[in-house]
Amino acid sequence: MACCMALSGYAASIRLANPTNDVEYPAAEEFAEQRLARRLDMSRNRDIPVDYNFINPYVSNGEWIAQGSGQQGYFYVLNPGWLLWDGTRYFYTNYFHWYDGGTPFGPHNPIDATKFTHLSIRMSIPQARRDWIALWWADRPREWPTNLFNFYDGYVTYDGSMAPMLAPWPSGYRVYVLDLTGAEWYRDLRPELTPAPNSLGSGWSGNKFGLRVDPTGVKPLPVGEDARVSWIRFFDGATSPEIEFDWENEDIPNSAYYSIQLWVDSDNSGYDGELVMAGLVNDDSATLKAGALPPGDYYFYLRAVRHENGGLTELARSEYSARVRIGAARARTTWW
Ligand SMILES: [Ca+2]
Ligand SMILES: [Ca+2]
Ligand SMILES: [Ca+2]
Repeated sequence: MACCMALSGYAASIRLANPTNDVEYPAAEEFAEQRLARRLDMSRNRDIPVDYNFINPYVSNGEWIAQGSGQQGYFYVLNPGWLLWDGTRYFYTNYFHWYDGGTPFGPHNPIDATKFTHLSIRMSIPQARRDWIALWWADRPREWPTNLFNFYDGYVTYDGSMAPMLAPWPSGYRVYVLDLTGAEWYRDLRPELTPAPNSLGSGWSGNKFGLRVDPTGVKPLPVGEDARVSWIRFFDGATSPEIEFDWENEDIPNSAYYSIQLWVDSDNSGYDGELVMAGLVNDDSATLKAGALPPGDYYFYLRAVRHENGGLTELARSEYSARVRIGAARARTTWW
């Protein structure tokens, strides 16, 4: 029997069981709010202090918009400072450099990685360029960042002979929630679909003086295509409140070919939200750390998907959650 909540046309169904009443969570501790008394919300050009191989990046309506150049582009969230001779060559003979009051300038404001364990970033990339995303960090001022954390920008799916293929996320914005310590990478996730990040070097501990983001791996953005960033957060994963999502489903197997996605929206209509958690084990429950999202009001829904041969098929979609409010009323802003 198909459940009464199934959308027409779906044999399978998924029903959100929690949160179905409005809920409220305190905001988590976040690096820029605490250290700089502001957010890295792309309201100023210098919210991205340095970029490389983008054409004329600019900020508009709370978005940092950077056109590709055909070369591998990357940007710094935290500028490590003017880079030193490494024994072979000088780095950065020309680049954009903005900061005001020393921010976000790593030598003045290093990130305490022991406290701010999680990074969340709302970033837009065209689907055809998605392959993997790399983060690099520097352990000293003016150091070329060589410590790597990179991960696939999509699901790993399998073809008929079980050969892995990447199914990249759709074009547009995606909210990435990353445990930079790697310790909780698999919490609620299927390891087959979302392999652990490849990490090299120092690991996320101590003070970090620079942090670089490569939004694409080996497929640079061409001229005419943009990468966009809307906000970046470094939050305290240990003390962040957790939002629990519970669901019930019919005819959706719990196996490596199936998983649940959590989408977040600014209202409860249109099913035009953004992916925030993907590859969830279909065991009827998952949690999202509230610190992953800026203070504000949110609505969530679930999608059940089957993945195979490099593509995804939606099997079922839940109704919207009740309102999830993060942060005190006076601290709320629009989340985008
Ligand atoms: Ca913004
Ligand atoms: Ca909507
Ligand atoms: Ca679970």
